[in-house]
Amino acid sequence: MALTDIQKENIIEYLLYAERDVHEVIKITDEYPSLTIDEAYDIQDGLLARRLKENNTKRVGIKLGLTSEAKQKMMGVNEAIYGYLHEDMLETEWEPIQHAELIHPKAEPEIAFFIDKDIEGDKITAEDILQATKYVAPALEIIDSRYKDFKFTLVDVVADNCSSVKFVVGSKLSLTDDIDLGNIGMVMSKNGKVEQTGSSSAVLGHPVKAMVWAANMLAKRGQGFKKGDVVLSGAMSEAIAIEVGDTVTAEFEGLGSVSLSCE
Ligand code: OOG
Ligand code: MG
Repeated sequence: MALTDIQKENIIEYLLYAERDVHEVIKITDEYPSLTIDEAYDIQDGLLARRLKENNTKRVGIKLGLTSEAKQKMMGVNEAIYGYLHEDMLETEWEPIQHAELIHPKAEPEIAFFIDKDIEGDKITAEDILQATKYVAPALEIIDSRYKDFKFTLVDVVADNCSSVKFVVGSKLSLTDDIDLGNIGMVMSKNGKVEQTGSSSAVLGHPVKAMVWAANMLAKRGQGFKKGDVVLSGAMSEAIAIEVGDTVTAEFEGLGSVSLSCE
């Protein structure tokens, strides 16, 4: 049965306060098992509109999620998803992330695309994405599902803005012409010990392919990449849990590296 507007509003409040009050909540499909993917994106839209206002922040980009087989397997789903990045999610390499502000954060390695041209419409090609990309850069996303034990279904995670909470972009910017984007090796370490290795080919076969997928998905809801957006193209490996005192570094062949620490 379709959700009423009041039910959607209740879910929005529920997820908004889970983030604000830093506490995990029972996934929403336990109460609304027939929630559809469209309704989940409606909730995401409503949640983000509220979040922008309450945190007095602004949209700075988009994140793709579950673009790799490793992540789909880890989460037990078989579809990619997208969510939005806000300015107050942007962290720097030199300021530690505050663990107390997060529920159960995990870090994952991604390639960031800097978009300098609006991309809209449902016939977007790899060529369009490459032409609109000013630079690519190494990035770490911190995800922090609001759901208990980081467990959810596809529609739960979409409603929760795809677990978005923080992200850090490394300082080395590269032109796409200079890089074989489909074949970048990656090593992610925690406190000097290798935790994950991967390749950009894990991201739907090629991160640009993931970007094309997302642009066409966004178009279905009348949205798209905008000039000035930073887009996280999806994790290249499984995410790793971060605790107080940890330093995580991801090194990408040819792209440089990016680190974050947590206190
Ligand atoms: C959902 C977000 C996934 C990615 O890069 O695959 C994601 C989650 O795993 O909690 O950001
Ligand atoms: Mg991610």
